[in-house]
Amino acid sequence: MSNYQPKPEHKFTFGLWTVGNPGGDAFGQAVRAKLSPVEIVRVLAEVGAYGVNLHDNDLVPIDATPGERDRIVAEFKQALQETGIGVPMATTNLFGDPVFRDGAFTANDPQVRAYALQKTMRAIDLGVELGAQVYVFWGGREGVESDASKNPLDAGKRFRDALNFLCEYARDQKYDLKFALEAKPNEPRGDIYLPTTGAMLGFIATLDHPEMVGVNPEMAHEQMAGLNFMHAVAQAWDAGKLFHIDLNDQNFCRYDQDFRFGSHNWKQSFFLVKFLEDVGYAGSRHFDAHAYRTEDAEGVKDFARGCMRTYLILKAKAAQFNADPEIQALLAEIHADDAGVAPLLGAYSREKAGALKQHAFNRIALGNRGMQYERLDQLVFDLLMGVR
Ligand code: GCO
Ligand code: MN
Ligand code: MN
Repeated sequence: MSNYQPKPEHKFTFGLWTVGNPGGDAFGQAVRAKLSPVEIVRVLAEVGAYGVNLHDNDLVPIDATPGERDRIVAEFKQALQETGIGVPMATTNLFGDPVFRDGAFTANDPQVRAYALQKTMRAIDLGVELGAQVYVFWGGREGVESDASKNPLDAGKRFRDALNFLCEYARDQKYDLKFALEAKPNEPRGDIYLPTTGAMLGFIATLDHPEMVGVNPEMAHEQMAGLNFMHAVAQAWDAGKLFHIDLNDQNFCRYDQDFRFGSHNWKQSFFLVKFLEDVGYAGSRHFDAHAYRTEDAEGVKDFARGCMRTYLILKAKAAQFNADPEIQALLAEIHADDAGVAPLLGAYSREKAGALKQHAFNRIALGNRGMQYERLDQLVFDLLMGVR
């Protein structure tokens, strides 16, 4: 098979904040030197990535003067040009600065909400200038610790108003840009509004321009909520809303660990990659993760290479699954329509309803049928372990 080398057509991307993460956490300081955005672009080029994504302030400090901004952006563009790395996605940091301690679009203080709109419009301009076609909204501070502080109906209305405003802004500027909403159940807020991808999908339908807005599901975020990530991705895909994806991994129901893709839940990662490849998802495969705190600069490259290598190995395993005669024969048997009832299913017709009501089903025999999923699942395990 292949040697699992990343190529541009795989659309592997990393955020400036991921490979650039210096390893600080809530209990300890940074363990790695901070890399400049230009240095990060060079690391990404070295490991074979396709693109780099960024928050406005990953590149331009929040208090930069217009002159400083222009110089930083020019240097960054130069590095992009030299390396061939693109910027497919951009986003706003609406969580780091103390001004956002009570949220951004949902903050109780209208001045903060207005500032969040200003900051996002400027960040959208920057993203578009760098070539981004997807703009992500992750509302890390859009939540509460105490429900005494905020009414969720007010918060939902404010969030909707902000997104409607920003959709109109992008349209007014004639930007070729889609928005992707990223859900997370908690962290840094005690509870974050719209905590799952499913909740985001419901919310999008209430916007003025739902066609412009989709989702950016993140593996670790659904796992924090104890959910099956691939199912969330499938629902988004079915709704035509899978505009972007954040790949990583973690232990279930823990804090946001942001481990290397495939480092923990191999089987879930396999079925996710199989899903994306089977349906032909054509967007970025963005690794929103960072290296273990134990790693030095070389370890960060091992981390980045590992994310992409694991994806490609799982992609090859998915092809093997689809071509495996024993697995496919078993699946065909499982799905067989021995009694020929398929024509009774699907869209309603009065004739069908009449025929269905008359049909004699052998309920006892159907209930006695073993499904052979134990055998099927063991075949998957054998395949993943390389003994098939
Ligand atoms: C997190 C989030 C972020 C976002 C990023 C882009 O849990 O910290 O996943 O990494 O993806 O802010 O919106
Ligand atoms: Mn995350
Ligand atoms: Mn993310």
